[in-house]
Amino acid sequence: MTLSRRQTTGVRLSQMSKIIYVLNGPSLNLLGTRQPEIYGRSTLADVEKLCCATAERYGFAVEFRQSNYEGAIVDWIQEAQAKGAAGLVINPAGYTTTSVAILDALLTMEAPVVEVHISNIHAREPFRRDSYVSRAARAVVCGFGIEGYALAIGGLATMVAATQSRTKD
Ligand code: DHK
Repeated sequence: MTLSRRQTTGVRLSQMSKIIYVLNGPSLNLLGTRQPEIYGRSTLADVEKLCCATAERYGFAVEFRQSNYEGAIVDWIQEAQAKGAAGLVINPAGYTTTSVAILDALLTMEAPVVEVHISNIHAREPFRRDSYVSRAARAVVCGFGIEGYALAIGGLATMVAATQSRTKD
């Protein structure tokens, strides 16, 4: 069966960029010094390097961002959709369990979304588990430390390749 190349709000698969957005929420700018027993000693710059190197192996580039502000994250999600990003990885941090605004923005994404948490949120306080973002995510990675970002990008690349091969004429 041949599926339509046209997607729901106008971005054609053929127009899809080779860019994966990687968005990080509040306090992830402090990685390396913030509760290292939970989040490890790697910095956000290390995470960016890991994401870029991983994406490059799969033929993608990365747009890497962090903000402590909910609205900035919403704007970047809308930007990713408008620019036809191939996928989006998000560690919403403290907004995971509070932000309907981020969920609503993610629900407009046509490209797959993967939610990442550095720590195993299921082994921590119960309030950390109830993620709004998961409702818009194709997959969730948690508990692998910063390696979770690389796993998310690898998984996204596999999803994108599968979609493209299903929609080939
Ligand atoms: C990071 C945070 O800042 C917390 O608010 C989440 C997540 C867990 C992480 O493990 O990356 O609860």
